[in-house]
Amino acid sequence: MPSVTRDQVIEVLERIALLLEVQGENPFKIRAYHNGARALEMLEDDLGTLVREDKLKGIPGIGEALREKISTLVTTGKLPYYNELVAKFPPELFELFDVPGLGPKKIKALYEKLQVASLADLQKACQDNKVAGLDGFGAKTQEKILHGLGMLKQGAGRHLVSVAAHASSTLLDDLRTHPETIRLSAGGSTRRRNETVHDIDIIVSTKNPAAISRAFREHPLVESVLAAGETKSSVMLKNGLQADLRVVTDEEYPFALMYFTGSKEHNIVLRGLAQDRGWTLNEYRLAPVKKDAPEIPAIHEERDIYELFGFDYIEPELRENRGEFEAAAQHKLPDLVKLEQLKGTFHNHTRASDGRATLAEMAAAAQELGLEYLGIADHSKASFQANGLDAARLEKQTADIAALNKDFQGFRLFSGTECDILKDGGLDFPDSVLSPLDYVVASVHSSFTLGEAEMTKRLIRAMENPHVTMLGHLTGRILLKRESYAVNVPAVLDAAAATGTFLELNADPHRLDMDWRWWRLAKEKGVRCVINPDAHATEGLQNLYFGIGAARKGWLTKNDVVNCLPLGKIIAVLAEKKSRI
Ligand code: DGT
Ligand code: CA
Ligand code: ZN
Repeated sequence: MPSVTRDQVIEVLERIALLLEVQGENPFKIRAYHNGARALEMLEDDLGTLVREDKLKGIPGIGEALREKISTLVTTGKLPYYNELVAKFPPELFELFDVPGLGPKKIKALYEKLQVASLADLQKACQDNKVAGLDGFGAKTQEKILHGLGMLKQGAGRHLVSVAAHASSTLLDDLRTHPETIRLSAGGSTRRRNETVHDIDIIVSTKNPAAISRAFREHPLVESVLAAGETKSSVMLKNGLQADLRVVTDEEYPFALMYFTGSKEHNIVLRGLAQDRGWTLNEYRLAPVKKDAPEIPAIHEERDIYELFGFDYIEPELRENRGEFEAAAQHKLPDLVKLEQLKGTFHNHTRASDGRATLAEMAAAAQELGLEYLGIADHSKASFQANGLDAARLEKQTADIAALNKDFQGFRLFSGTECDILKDGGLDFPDSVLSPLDYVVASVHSSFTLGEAEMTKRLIRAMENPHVTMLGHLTGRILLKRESYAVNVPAVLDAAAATGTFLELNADPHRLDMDWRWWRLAKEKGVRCVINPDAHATEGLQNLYFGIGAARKGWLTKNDVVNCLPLGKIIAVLAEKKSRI
């Protein structure tokens, strides 16, 4: 049987729905494909097996016509219906779906009325001011589309850190076991734990560069070799990412590691300091250039280089030239939070809303990770597209959680909600529904286009509710896809501090929201952070790793992150804000 994955089938169904919409088909037919895709997302069993055993029947959301198409696709690897549909449109049309803020309805209008069928067409139509004149568009929409196009270009060639992290760690693990490897590490933006990366950088020290380079270029993850030099190889990986390998001697290693870790801005400062002393610092060595330059002691590790300049060791995450040198000189660098220090986490979904696992499965996965508590925060009713819970279903879930808790030892499920913040800053549930819960995450999932002042007021009003324990994904951004909505972050931070509301660091690698660049300010203002995976399945709990990366980039320590508190202390802290009433 051809290996068509569930995700690929979902992608085809979604694409069919989009094209049908562009074609102006009837909404029921379109919805059938969306629903089918959603039903497959929720599926627990292996899709190939279900098809082989003819067990797709009876799955809600998948009617007979769709069942046939899924079977054809899974068994033959092809779907003629899809191919015929795709052939009706120019191939570049799909690019338009990647433009932030552009949906199928708008694409249909642009395609039919202005013959816009590619990104280039769209750019031109906007610049010629034609888009503004279309029914239902206007100057504001045209500007937004241009902005979206700019964002798309900026993000071109960049990937989520999650994509890079997996490939990078596999490459590192395999090269580590090579007998000719002496030392190795990731470098670049992956090592600095940035939220998006352009390419993967790997540095290896060895006495046998040819052997290491060959092993790298012949790695199973490699799709094609872009360059094969003596000390540098570049490859394109099967996941679409480029990876660069630098091979150096072990004497050169600390210099190469530091140089290729960057950031460029960080390197420039160090190089300047070396120059001031009459030395030159590059990717291979530190050497005197002036006759009377001070002598250079032996350097074995990166740490020795920092020490030589009077600095404490600067963790890679902090190397962005955002104050790390001043702090390192004054021995004031923070002791950055570590993954093992997290004791629990709060923002997680189950099958009750748009998650895929049950309460018991989520609890088991959390315990396996060594967590002492797990908060369940399914969507509230206003998020109907995510099957949000109403008060009755939430009450039933709270009872189910209480029942499960009777059997746990040294572990506890907390009962919460991810309650929608309505347009005016009110909450989707009245206080009487929120009050019995262990905690409340309040998030915006609608009306993204409010102006900055109104959006800020909306968020602050929500935080003023004593039942709101924490604010979810502050800016709503989806990395490389959807920009943050307009919000005055410092004003929100002030309100969070004043009301005692925690601020979420949403650890989903698509979000990483609030952005790491704001956390130092948040900490100065006394805002407490909570790192949440926003898990929609048991694997989603792994997102905590990415959240920790962002928290470290934000200079946070274990004392700044509420969910580093053990079970014995967290309960009182969750109740603090409410107890002020
Ligand atoms: P990326 O790949 O765009 O996500 O970000 P990086 O930081 O990984 O950048 P990359 O891969 O171009 O280069 C890796 C490191 O090499 C970079 O962080 C610093 C260093 N580097 C590269 N080019 C220069 C340069 O022109 N000057 C200096 N000082 N350092 C450089
Ligand atoms: Ca890089
Ligand atoms: Zn949410």
